[in-house]
Amino acid sequence: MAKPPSDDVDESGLRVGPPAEAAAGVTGVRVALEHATGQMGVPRAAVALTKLNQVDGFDCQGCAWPDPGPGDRHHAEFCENGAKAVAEEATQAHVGRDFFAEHSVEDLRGRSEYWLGKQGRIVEPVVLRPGASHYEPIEWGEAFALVAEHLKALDDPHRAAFYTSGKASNEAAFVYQLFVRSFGTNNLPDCSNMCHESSGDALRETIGIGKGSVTLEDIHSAELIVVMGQNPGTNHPRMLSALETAKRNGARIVSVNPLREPGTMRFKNPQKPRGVIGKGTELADLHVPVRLNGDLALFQAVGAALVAAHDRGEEVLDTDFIDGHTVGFERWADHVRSLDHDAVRRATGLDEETIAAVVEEFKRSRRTIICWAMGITQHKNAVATVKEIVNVALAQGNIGKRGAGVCPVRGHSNVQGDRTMGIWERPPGWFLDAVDAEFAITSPREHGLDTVATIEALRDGHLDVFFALGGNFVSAAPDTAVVEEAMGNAALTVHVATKLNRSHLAHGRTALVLPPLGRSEKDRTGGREQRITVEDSMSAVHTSRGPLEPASEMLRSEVDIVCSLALATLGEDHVVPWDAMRRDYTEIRRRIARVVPGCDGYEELADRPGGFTLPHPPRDSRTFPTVQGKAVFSPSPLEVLEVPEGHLLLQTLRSHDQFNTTIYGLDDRYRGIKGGRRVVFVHPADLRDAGLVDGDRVDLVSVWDGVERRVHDFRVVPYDQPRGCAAAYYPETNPLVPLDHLADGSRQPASKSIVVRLDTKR
Ligand SMILES: Nc1nc2c(c(=O)[nH]1)N[C@H]1C(S)=C(S)[C@@H](COP(=O)(O)OP(=O)(O)OC[C@H]3O[C@@H](n4cnc5c(=O)[nH]c(N)nc54)[C@H](O)[C@@H]3O)O[C@H]1N2
Ligand SMILES: Nc1nc2c(c(=O)[nH]1)N[C@H]1C(S)=C(S)[C@@H](COP(=O)(O)OP(=O)(O)OC[C@H]3O[C@@H](n4cnc5c(=O)[nH]c(N)nc54)[C@H](O)[C@@H]3O)O[C@H]1N2
Ligand code: SF4
Ligand SMILES: [Mo]
Repeated sequence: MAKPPSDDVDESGLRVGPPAEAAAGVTGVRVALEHATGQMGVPRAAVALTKLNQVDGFDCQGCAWPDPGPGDRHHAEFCENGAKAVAEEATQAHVGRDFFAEHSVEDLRGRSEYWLGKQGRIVEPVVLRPGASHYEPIEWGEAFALVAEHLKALDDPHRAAFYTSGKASNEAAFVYQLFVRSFGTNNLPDCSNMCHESSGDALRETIGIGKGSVTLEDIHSAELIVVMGQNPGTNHPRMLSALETAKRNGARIVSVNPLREPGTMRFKNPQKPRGVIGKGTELADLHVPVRLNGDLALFQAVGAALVAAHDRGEEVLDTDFIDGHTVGFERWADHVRSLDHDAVRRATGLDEETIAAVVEEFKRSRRTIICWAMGITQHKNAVATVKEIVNVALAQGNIGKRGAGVCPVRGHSNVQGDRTMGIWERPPGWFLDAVDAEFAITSPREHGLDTVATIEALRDGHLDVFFALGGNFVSAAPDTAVVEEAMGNAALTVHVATKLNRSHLAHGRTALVLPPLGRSEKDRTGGREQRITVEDSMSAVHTSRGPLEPASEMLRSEVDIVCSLALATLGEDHVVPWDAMRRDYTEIRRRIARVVPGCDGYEELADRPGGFTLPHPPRDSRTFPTVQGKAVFSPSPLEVLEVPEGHLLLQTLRSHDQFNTTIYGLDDRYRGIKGGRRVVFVHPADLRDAGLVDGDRVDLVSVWDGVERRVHDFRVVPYDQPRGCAAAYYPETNPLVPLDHLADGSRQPASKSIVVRLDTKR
């Protein structure tokens, strides 16, 4: 259906140099300012950046890393990527009716994601009528009526699905799930299905709550911080400042990653003199180059060594904690006592000395934090791996005390808040009971479709309407070709989106694109200045208020869009006070306070400088709201992912110049890449074995259930990593990820371990 999405990107200037030695520093500041002033213009950039992440300002649209306490903030409390995220949203480039008149959908389909994003903000609602070649303007009222007409025509509400990306505010998310449930379905797939679903599932089962157990102060006071499957220098840059503080307070840092990511090795803090002129702070004390997917085995080996030491009488476990707060220790201990160490070596690719060094770090520390992200969650064994992380944390009593805990580092700025507000296809019964009691509706109880199930349902003709609150479903999801074709089966696709992306071009018979206000913009819905609330990765909730004039007068807030759609669909006399909530978001927050646990007095709590932190029973009081009433040790089988001769294990990851499917630029500074994205990083010896040399062009081919999937024309780059592993950028490589290559249990796409071969271009 679609052409390869990079035809208009000139990568002829692609240059490959050595990876950087350190992250951030003054280059980071320069790049940030270039992006900001270049796209926003100097006056807007000045207003935006001085309000970014400040107590009276707006929350960064980038990642979910928390802000320091109100007294500890710098004047510039953001990173290079935060500035890029703001610039991308507050750009002065606009996509209006002239643009759509000039470019047919067919034409736009041949453009790259990079080009589409660079065209600027969408400034008015547009529709693609059945059979039409171009999007054309449509009035908001008519757009809502069109969606409502489609929804009301369905004989079954489950024939519609409502996707969410993790930028939606708590207020927007709350009214959105309320609308979807009032309409009659739990079909609420979200980006979390592709992100930390595995973490949430494993944590809920083992500690009783699907969120991390640490605060920023815990990071600052830890003795040992293990950063695994995560590239904070690029994806959570201000985490480096927190690691630097921890380091200064005496912490040791272990990085577990197939790649030596410069960000975890050394940090030049641009806010400190030594970060500007000196060599910066050495961060990782130990780098553990684990083979892709080897973390479960590594943590079982750590567990085995700790149990063995404990059996010898060494004081390396917290037996009081184990006895008082957990169940299942003996079963787990027996399981790791009989660990197959040969399987560990094959799975991890690590020698005994390296594993022993990791064990030594755990033995020495009395306050350990384990942080992780997509390198852990996007694997077939992801849920088991997170459970193994929890096992080791529990064995040493590292949950619910200062300076210790488990820390899944979230992606999108409000992805955690969206879940707290009920965006979930598998909502707990108590949440629905609370919603129903508050609004006198009857929410459906049957579980809805997650992201992959939504694609399958579209493919198989079981869905007629696909609605997305933000995001870029088509590019972010696995198996791009399958998703693009599946979308064509829908009668209606609707995207609430600030920027044009490929999801708008793989459309249903009718398609709408509805442009919302961005977070950096003033929201005057209902004739007053509204503010919103968000929750970060450490459960801290605070308010956000955009300082900039909106890109267009025609934009509407996401709350407005959802409430207006609810009124059009459910009728003006529906029991839920849609209009009141739309006119004053305080009304939404009053309801959140009554429905969502821990939000009692929400408005006042959010009003405190810096906001408030939601309750987390394991963190706050070592209470574990699991089925068993205690924290649970859970043994998992160790399966070694074997790769057939002549193949590599490919991970799909982010460059330094993108935010998910939004491509900011073509450089990956820390990894030495300039001017291109179609690269594949391979170990030099693997290249040699394949008869390839630096600079050769290859197709990447994955084979799954007998079907070949292929992406074309990637430049090979020799890059240090464990033998047999490779890496290439997402979303260019998403066509390689089979739709049913999923994490067991969480059904998260396993996009960090794809078996591929390199086909030489001849
Ligand atoms: N600038 C910027 N910031 C972002 C984003 C962005 O695109 N750009 N995206 C946001 C979102 S939504 C998310 S979810 C986060 C993602 O944050 P990350 O998880 O840091 O993102 P990835 O680029 O996918 O990096 C995965 C890291 O895990 C390592 N890894 C891969 N497989 C394995 C493995 O099997 N074991 C181990 N130990 N390591 C492995 C990779 O080498 C890489 O360092 O970032 C958020 N922040
Ligand atoms: N192969 C592979 N696939 C992956 C991943 C991977 O590591 N490898 N990572 C996965 C992860 S962790 C995630 S989170 C998903 C991301 O999946 P998504 O969240 O769906 O994708 P994004 O690229 O973040 O969405 C970008 C789009 O959001 C819209 N947007 C931006 N700001 C706003 C706003 O304020 N409001 C609204 N309404 N729209 C806005 C813009 O139109 C923009 O084009 O991708 C997943 N896919
Ligand atoms: S660390 Fe994340 S939230 Fe903070 S400024 Fe950077 S991108 Fe924004
Ligand atoms: Mo994510």
